[in-house]
Amino acid sequence: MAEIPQGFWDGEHRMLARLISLVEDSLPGKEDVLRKLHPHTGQAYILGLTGSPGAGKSSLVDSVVREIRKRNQTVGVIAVDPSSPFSGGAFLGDRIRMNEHAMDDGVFVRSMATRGSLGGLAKTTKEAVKVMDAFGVDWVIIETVGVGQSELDIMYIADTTVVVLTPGAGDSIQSMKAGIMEIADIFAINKCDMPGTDTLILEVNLMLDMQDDHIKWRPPVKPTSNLNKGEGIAELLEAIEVHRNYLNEKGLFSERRRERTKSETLDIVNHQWQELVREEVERPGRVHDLLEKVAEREVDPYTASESIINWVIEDLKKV
Ligand SMILES: Nc1nc2c(ncn2[C@@H]2O[C@H](COP(=O)(O)OP(=O)(O)O)[C@@H](O)[C@H]2O)c(=O)[nH]1
Ligand SMILES: [Mg+2]
Repeated sequence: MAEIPQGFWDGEHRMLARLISLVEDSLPGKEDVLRKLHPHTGQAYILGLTGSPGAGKSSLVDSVVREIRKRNQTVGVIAVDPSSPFSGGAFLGDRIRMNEHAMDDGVFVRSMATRGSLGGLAKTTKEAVKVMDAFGVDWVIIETVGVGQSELDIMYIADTTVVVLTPGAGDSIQSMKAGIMEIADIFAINKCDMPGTDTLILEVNLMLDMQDDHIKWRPPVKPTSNLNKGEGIAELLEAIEVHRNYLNEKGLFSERRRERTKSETLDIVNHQWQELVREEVERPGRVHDLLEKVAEREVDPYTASESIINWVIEDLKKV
């Protein structure tokens, strides 16, 4: 792809979808596209939502999207949750709402498939965020299940991370993964229409009290419900804005983004280097032969590794 299609800059969802697919499937020209998009990124506010499967994340995203649209801002949603498609809960009329968003030019929803994500889910998700950011949305919302390390890694790109908990359902603080509690900037106690909400709010606050001396930002705990017209949704968005202002005032917003760009660059180096080595390893030839010798214990792995690195560097100089 020599140029970014004009349709992308004109706001055509079809073009946005096409570029995300290109990134997701690691098609040729992907790096070039990301390079061209980069100068246009950095404007969108990135909101992460994580929690157990069934906590109501997709429903909550849906509610938050509606609230954002009321403010005439645009939003891109990336759902990284293969187990639960966006807007799964039919009884809430989610399908109807999905259609409502589908007709809306200001909302773009994308589910990330796990297939074809060569460089890992976290990497492709970050790249998809960039594409949406360059597209010009005001918000990018990432929904992910907080189960594994890679899902938690995704959250490191969020400016504000909302951890979604639900009353009952065994979602007690003790049973939560340690990592997921620590990344929370805000707690949403979702399904607050259910019994046990007050207890859970107390529990979370108690936990926060114990950490209070070494955290600067105390995550607010906000009850939300997606039933009927929703409850606490405007308050949740308000809490997000307060956190956003906090980051700005403390200079943390730009600091985090600077750090992120730096580590992103190193990630790209790492990835490209791995690709180079992988190509060399997969090609029949000297690396293959050398590895055979290592297997026969004729050469030690350390000496072999040095040779391989030198060969790749030599190859690089030739191009
Ligand atoms: N009672 C109640 N149920 C909800 C609420 N939000 C979502 N649900 C239901 O919880 C289930 C899981 O919702 P979903 O949004 O798919 O959760 P996810 O797996 O975290 O994305 C569905 O049956 C929803 O209808 C809520 O606020 N109150
Ligand atoms: Mg979901």
